[in-house]
Amino acid sequence: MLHNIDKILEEAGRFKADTKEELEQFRIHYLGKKGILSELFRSFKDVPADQKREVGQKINELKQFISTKIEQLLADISEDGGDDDARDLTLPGPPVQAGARHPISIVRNEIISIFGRLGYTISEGPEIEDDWHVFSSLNFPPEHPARDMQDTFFIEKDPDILLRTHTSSVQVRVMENESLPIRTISPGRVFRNEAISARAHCIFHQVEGLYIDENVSFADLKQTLLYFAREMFGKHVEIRLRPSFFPFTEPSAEMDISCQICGGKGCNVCKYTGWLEILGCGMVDPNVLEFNEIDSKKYTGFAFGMGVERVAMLKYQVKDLRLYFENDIRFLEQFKAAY
Ligand code: 2NL
Repeated sequence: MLHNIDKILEEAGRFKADTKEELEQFRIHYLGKKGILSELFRSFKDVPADQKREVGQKINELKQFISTKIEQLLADISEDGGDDDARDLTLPGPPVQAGARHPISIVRNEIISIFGRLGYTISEGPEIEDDWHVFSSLNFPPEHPARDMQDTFFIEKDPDILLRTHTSSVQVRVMENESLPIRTISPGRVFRNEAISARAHCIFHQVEGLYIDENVSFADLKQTLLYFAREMFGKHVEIRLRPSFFPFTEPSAEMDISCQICGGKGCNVCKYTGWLEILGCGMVDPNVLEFNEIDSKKYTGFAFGMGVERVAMLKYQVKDLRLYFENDIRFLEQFKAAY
């Protein structure tokens, strides 16, 4: 209903009249006995009680706007036959509906900006990939479950053409094409063959990071991620790393941030642990370096990957992933102030 009224308001705002007849038609259309306003007042009784106040106010604003507009147009047309001096140029213009950036874009841009300040370049690559760039060069063994039809969307078999399941494939292309040292992040859409639920979607957004140079250490990784967490969530955020496993890093870890809702004391958002998981990371496995023709005796590197939906969930307390894809204006409007 509210959205509908906004639309009517916008439409009426655009109306222009050259003659009194046109203006009369306009008046009847909106304010006449069978006009749009009467129709709105009639359907007002069906508005749920908790919305009556807001909707009622909006309808009255609309009526006021149209009456003023008619008076103004009438003044323009009559008497002095459209003398410019008779127009009140101080009247407010017709309302425009301002859009807002999507929360995924806001958070993606913020991540890019934080790593940009650390000297990371942005790299992009194809969403449709081959087995080498998504799995083999990243040290996935031949029988790894991620290579299964259940987890990956295949487009062709033998040779395998598939939708990338992570943006590491972009970083493999950076290793192929660019010279060392490498310090890059790769934001992009990724695809996994999963049933859609509040916590999983078959399309989501990732930002991965890769840093390869001489003497890159796990301490560098930790400090980089601490900087990221504090820039993203505030300067009091703590991080912790838990041992984990990925085929492409060794050692591997998952990073948690201290829960921003309860300050680490424990609440239902962090399931009373005080911590929230945010990303995966590790030291690039020497096999991955060698597969990509980088001398693993001379060079080391770290890498990390995070889901943008997940970071945005933690930042804005979004409880259901599906909201990001439904384009419901009531959800999207809440991010108007965020950027
Ligand atoms: C996660 C974990 C990760 C990487 C991504 C990476 C890329 C290259 C080499 C080695 Cl080219 N590693 N990426 C490393 C560790 C974790 O992502 O949970 N992502 C949502």
